[in-house]
Amino acid sequence: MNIAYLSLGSNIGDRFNMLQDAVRMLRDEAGVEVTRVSSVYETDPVGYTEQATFLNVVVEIKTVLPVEKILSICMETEQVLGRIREFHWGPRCIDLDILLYNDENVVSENLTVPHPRMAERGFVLIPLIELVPNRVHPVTGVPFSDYAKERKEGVHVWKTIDGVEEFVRFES
Ligand code: GSY
Repeated sequence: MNIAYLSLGSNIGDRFNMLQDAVRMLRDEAGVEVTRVSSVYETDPVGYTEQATFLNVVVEIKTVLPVEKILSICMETEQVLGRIREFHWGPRCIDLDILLYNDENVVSENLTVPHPRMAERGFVLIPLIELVPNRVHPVTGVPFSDYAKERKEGVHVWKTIDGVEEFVRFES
């Protein structure tokens, strides 16, 4: 069994609903078990800053599937949920990124894991260390909590969530 961490973000439309739909779609995938979801964080945009704030979560999954298949599930989820992305760093309905897949270092034409920019992004680090406070970056050996110390600005809890069931329950 493999354990992976995914980052989900949305800054267009009903952002919370988008995150819920994405988690639901992941749960419905054969071979994927969503085991934990972080709190929902409202986060200032990183990269192109002239856009709306995001809602971000990190999701822990257990899976028998290879990382390439997880990538295609993420891309399909984005497509089904109608991702509108006018330009590379611009606003999006929903974005799913693979952060970690076990402690593997994957470098291929269309995928790099650990995610190459995760150590710089508070919107990834803060929800990740909520789930795995002692986890170390598999390539650099630096604890994610150390990276997170410098990246707390612009990242605020929007809704506290203690588990998947509760997350889905918020839909009603
Ligand atoms: O890479 C994910 C999309 N994205 C985000 C995001 O999810 N949250 C924040 N706060 N800024 C972002 N910039 C990009 S691009």
